Amino acid sequence: HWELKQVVEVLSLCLVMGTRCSAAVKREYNIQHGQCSYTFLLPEPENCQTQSSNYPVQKDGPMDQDESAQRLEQLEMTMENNTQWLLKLENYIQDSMKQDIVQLQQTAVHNHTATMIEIGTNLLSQTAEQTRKLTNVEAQVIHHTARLERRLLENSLSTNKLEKQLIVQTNEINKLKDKTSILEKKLMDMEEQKQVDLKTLQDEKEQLETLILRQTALIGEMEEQLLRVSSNNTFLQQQQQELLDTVNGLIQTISAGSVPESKSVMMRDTPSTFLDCAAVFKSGNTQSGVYTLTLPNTTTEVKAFCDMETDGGGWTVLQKRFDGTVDFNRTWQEYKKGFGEPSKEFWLGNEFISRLTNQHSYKLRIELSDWEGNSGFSQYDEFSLESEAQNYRIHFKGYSGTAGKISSIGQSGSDFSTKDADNDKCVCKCSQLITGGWWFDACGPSNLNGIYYQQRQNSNRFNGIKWYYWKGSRYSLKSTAMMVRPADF
Ligand SMILES: [Ca+2]
Repeated sequence: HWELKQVVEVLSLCLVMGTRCSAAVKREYNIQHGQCSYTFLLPEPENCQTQSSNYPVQKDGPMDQDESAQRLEQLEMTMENNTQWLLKLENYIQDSMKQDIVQLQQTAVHNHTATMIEIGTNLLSQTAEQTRKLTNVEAQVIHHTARLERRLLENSLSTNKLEKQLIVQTNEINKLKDKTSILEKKLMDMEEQKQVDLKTLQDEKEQLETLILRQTALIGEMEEQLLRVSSNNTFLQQQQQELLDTVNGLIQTISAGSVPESKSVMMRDTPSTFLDCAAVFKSGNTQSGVYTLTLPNTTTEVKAFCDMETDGGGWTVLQKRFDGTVDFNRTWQEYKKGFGEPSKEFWLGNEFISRLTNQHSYKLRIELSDWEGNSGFSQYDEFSLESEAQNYRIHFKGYSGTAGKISSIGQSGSDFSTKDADNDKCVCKCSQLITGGWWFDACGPSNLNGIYYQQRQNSNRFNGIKWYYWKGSRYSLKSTAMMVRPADF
């Protein structure tokens, strides 16, 4: 645009001077503008000056008036033509320029728009990219949140579970604490009991030692007597001869005039073949006391106490306790053979009871009394013991009686146990725990062979003489008697 202006200025200058320039020397001017190119052919100003210096108009003042007027006229015309030509050129240039400017503006607008569109597109793609990234981030955030929520849920679930478990554990711990306190109490009771027992045993030991001393003194006396007796042996032999003579005389007297009644009395007094007290009773001996029985299928004699008064009599007594003078915490062999004295406290013997109750059908009767003056009994219609090989297993049925509405003897089919023979159903050893030999179950509701406790010491005892369904588990009885009689007596 600037070049064009310059061209127009040059052109105007040339037009002013043109009239005086010869057209012989001209210069070509090329101007490129957009798609258009313009070519101007203009006279060279230097040539013009050179020519004009030679031109005679400036130097010649007083020239021909006509010639001057003519030349002026020519110049004016040329000037006018040039002016018109210049106007045309100007218009033309202005038209071209307008088109160019419009085109330029359009191009600029177009370019601008394109740029704007490009920028817009870029922005859009960037926005899209950002949006995509944002979406990704959002998705990740959602994913993470979901995962966290899930974990939170899982955690809360496991926390609940743990809480429940904790509650259960706490309950169990409490239960265990309760049990522990109960056990501690029991242990303390047992320890106390043990100390009492120990004291009793020590007392007994002292008594026994005194007895031994007395017995030793007695033995000494007896030895002396024996010596004296042997010194009098000859005298005794004489006496024996005299006695023999007397007996012979008596025999002769008897054979001369026999007395049948006295003979039958003599037979009654020698009950060496009785199996049980029922047989003794039937033979006419109706007084309670000690009689000699024969162990079934043997010739072994056994001293036994017969109860001829209770419920019609004829009872062979298996066990008797009433004053605590006999220790019942004995071994298997002692319970097998029996111990104690038949006139006092005793156990008749498992072997005898087993053999006897396998001969016939026997009833069992248990007589009991407490420390408050009450008595009761438990009776079984059938009772027997198996052999030693079966641990003297007990069998019974048909319970009746007043010492409890339920039988206290335990389970039919229980084995006999002693402190040295554990045949019970307890993981413990009942006989060692509560003392005595018995048909313990685990350890069962009864033990008539437990420790004998005197009056006022008999309560709160776990190892006393127990008959649970009559007096409870911690009451020790005053007296007991176990006895059998044939079922068909
Ligand atoms: Ca056991």
